[in-house]
Amino acid sequence: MIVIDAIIPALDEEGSLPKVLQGLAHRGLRRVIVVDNGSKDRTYAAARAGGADVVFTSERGYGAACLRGLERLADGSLPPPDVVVFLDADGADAPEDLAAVIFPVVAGLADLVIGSRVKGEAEPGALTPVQRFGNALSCALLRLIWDAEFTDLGPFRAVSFRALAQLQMQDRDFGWTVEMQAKAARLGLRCVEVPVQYRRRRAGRSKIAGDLRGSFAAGTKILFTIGKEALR
Ligand SMILES: Nc1nc2c(ncn2[C@@H]2O[C@H](COP(=O)(O)OP(=O)(O)OP(=O)(O)O)[C@@H](O)[C@H]2O)c(=O)[nH]1
Ligand SMILES: [Mg+2]
Repeated sequence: MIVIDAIIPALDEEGSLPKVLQGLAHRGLRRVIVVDNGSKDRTYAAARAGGADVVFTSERGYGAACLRGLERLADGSLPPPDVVVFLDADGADAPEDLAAVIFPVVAGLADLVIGSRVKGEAEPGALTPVQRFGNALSCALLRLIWDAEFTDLGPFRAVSFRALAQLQMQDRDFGWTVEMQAKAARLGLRCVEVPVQYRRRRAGRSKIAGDLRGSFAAGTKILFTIGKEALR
């Protein structure tokens, strides 16, 4: 049996988390870990009510939350999984796409699967023009430097536990997604993309893309992260 755990970073997502967790139920996940990143709302209660395993970190940042989730996988509370899935708590990723995202890793055909919102269907307004441009630019650089064939830096992704150990993830905020892809490409891991749907967040406040300052900070960090990997 292949064991699959999910990690969901969540910051003030009480409004959308119940639906996300409901959507993931009965899809073969052993454990859903919600990482509460210092929420001021009832994210904790929503996560527990949805059957998730909840852990905390007071350090803000998407990457910090994901790293906290990885710590949970390694703390011996359960044996490590074979595959780890990441997705957002805001309802933008579609739980119905889970099977497609994990399939290549489960089948042993890939080490890393990115759910591409560019190849799939993004609801109008779900991806901002700045985000589309940033994704395209980043993917062009990944292609140029490592000949990697990505079209997106989407949050919905699956990676084998073995590959995760090799990746030695470090980024604590916006560089997380691109760090994973750049390192996977640099290490020659088998990477594939599958089309996924992407919706506008269902509730709550945007923390990155919907905010110009957030977008700028994210874009800068993403380019910096690619540069750092390229120099290694
Ligand atoms: N930005 C940010 N997101 C976090 C943090 N901790 C957890 N998250 C979660 O990471 C996911 C992505 O954040 P979003 O605010 O949706 O960012 P985005 O998808 O670029 O932008 P919108 O969907 O337009 O809001 C959500 O599930 C957040 O709740 C954090 O410290 N910062
Ligand atoms: Mg979002």
